[in-house]
This record gives sequence, C-alpha cells and structure tokens, in this order.
Amino acid sequence: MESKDSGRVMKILAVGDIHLGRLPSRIPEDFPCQARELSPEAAWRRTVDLAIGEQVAAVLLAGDVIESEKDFFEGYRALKQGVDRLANAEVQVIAVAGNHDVEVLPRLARALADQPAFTLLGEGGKWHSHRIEASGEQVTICGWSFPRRRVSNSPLAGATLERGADLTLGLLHCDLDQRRSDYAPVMQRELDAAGLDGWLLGHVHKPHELKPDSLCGYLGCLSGMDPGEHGARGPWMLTVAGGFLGQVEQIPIAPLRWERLSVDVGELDDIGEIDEFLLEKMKQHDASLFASGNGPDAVGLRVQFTGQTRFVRELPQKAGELAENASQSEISGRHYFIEHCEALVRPRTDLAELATRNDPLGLLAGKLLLLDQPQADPERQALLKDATASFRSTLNESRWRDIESNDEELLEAQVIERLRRTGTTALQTLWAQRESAG
Ligand SMILES: [Mn+2]
Repeated sequence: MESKDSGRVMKILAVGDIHLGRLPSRIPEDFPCQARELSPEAAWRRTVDLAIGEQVAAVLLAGDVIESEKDFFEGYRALKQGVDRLANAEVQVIAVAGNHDVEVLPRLARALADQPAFTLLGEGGKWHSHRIEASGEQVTICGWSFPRRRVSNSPLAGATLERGADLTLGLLHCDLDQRRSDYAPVMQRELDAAGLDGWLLGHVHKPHELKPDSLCGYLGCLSGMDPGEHGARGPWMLTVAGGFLGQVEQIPIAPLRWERLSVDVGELDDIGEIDEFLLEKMKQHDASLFASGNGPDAVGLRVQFTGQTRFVRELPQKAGELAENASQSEISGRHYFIEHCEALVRPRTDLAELATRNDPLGLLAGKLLLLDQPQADPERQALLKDATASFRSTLNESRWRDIESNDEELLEAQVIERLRRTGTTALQTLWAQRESAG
C-alpha cells in the first residue's frame, strides 16, 4: 500500500457542475441502462471512488453541485453520502456555491458543521481562502460563493485576493467573458490580474482544454445530460510537486457520453447494407475514442450521413427510421443508441454541372457553390448579407444576440453553416423529386 506521503506528489480532483437531482434526457425506454444508472449521481459516486482510490488530498466542487432546492432531499443525500465516504478516507471537500445551489450548499455546510473535511468557501459572496497540505506540498484555494441566485456584477470587482506563498488556485462559479449576465460576469483580464496561479471555473457545461502552464477555464459538467453536451466529461486530476502544477488531466468517467458521428456514405454501394455500414463506422469510432480504456457504459449518438452518393433519395428516409427507432447496438460492452440521425448528402453529379441547369436545382447548386468562393467574391458577399439579415430577423435567441454583438467572424461562420445545411437538404429533396419523376 502506498501511503499518502509517498512519491511527494499531491493530487487534487476538481469537479465542475454536477447538478445532482437531474436525470439525462432522451434515454430510450427499452434501453439496457436506465437513466438512473447514467445520472449525475452515478457520475458523482464514480468520482468519489476515484478520489479514494487515487488517494487525492482534496476534491474541489465548482458550484451547481445540486440542481435546485426542490432536489434538496435526493441531491443532499447523494452529496452527503459522497462527502462522508471522502471524509472517512481523509479526503477534504472544498466547495463554492453556484446559482443553482445558493441555499442548499450552505445548508449542507451547516449540517456538516461537525465534519471538518467539508469546507464551503466564500459564503455570502466574500472571498475566502483555504490551505490544503499533503505529501509535503501546500496549495491555497481562493473561493467565492453566490450569495443569491442572481449576481450581475463581477465577483472580482474591488476584491483583493490574498495568495499564499505557495501555489494558489481560484475556485469560482461565473459567466466568463459575458459583459451582461445575471450569473457573476467575469472578464478574462480580471482573472489574469488577480495574481493567482490558476482558475478552476464552474457554470458553463462545455469543458475547456485545461493545461498546467496556464490553468484557467471551465471544468465542464461532470456528466452530459443531453445531446448538446457532447464529448468527454468527468473530473480533472491535478498533481502538484515541488510547489508547481504537474499534470492536469480530465478523467472521462461519466457513465453516459453523447457523441456526434459524421459518416461519409460515398463508398456505400448497396442501400440495403446501410445498417452494417453504419455499425462498422460506429465500431471504428468507438475504438478510436476508447482505445485507452475509461469508456462510458452508454453512448447516445447523433449521426449525420454526408458525402456524394447514389442514394440521395433513400438516405433521408433511412436516417429518419434509424432515429425514430432509437436504434441500439452493443460495441465493446458499451450500449449505444442513435439519438438522432440525418442525411446531408449530395448526388454524385458535381455541383458545377448541376449549376448549369436552368431550373431550381441549378439555381440552388449555384448558391451552394458560392459558399466555396473566396471571401472577396461580390456575389458571395451579397448572398451572406441577405442571409444574415434574414436570420437576424427570424432568430431572437439570446445566444444569437451575443454572437451578433461580439463576433462578426463567428456570426458569418454560423450563417455559412446554416446555408450549407438548408441548401443541401433542399438539394436532396429536389434531386429525389427529379428521380421519382423518372
Ligand atoms: Mn451555473
């Protein structure tokens, strides 16, 4: 047995939004793993197992640990069970409250008042720090908790953070680089100016690619709850040696993973073999993702058929069937279901050739070709200008407004992506009609 002091390396496990009390959406009814086994609670149990198994000195929780006050009993029980197990294994738990658990986390802290292993940092919206010592290393954690559900000013405004002589990390639930937000808006330059050695953030569910040399960013949610939260999810293992951060690594232990798979069907010769063709691509994808182990129990897959094919007429219908049946398969002991499937394919005829036709198909092919023209092309510019104006008038989503105000390049990329998608779908339909007409 290794002792906690062996190797002179301190390990810390950092955990983003858990949302205990929530269940993942869109799991098929007859799926072998039920939503409960794929829940944030299951991911939290695995995180506790990992922390104990790896003998970490501390587990950091970056807020939104519990979904809401109405999940108090269930969420509270799951959190407390984990904290008790960690405490018994002499692992400290240091948490800040986010906008979802503004009341419930302080309540837990009071219930655990006799439990020195649990620390709620920054209660009442005041910065506090806490020192962890293990393996001859010292790390100071500076944290701030939401004092109420909505906070529209920066938690760093007017604050002076006291760093230790040792490695000092910030733990904060906030809305990074959003000037106007009710969820503790913070600008990157404020974090940079605070003089700490790194920042571990909660709130946004998509993790950043965190690196030890400039550690700053979102940990991401512990477990993806819907298809929008695709990609690897899990806690982050940090090692500290000689007063410096060593490794910073995401451990993808969430039991459920959402994935997107683009399948080029150009090589498909027989539409009757599409299921086998897709399964083969899924196996390749599985092998490339989970070669090193640590795979999830279940994968919800969003499939997109792409490429140039003879089966422009058949594939959209086939995609619809696959999605409607939530088709399931087992690969390397993992249960897959197809959450969504769509076809964005083109006929084998070149767009340039189609564009010479004097009909709607030719007109559409011409527009799609414009998207690939150089930026300076006046016709391309005119197309994008019209499309941007029409998207702006139809879309009133807040994310669209943010993009509009912040980033012209990103807006243009999104307009192009939308045009390509709607254009390709329309081309599919027109081509299929033409084929049906004989
Ligand atoms: Mn949040």
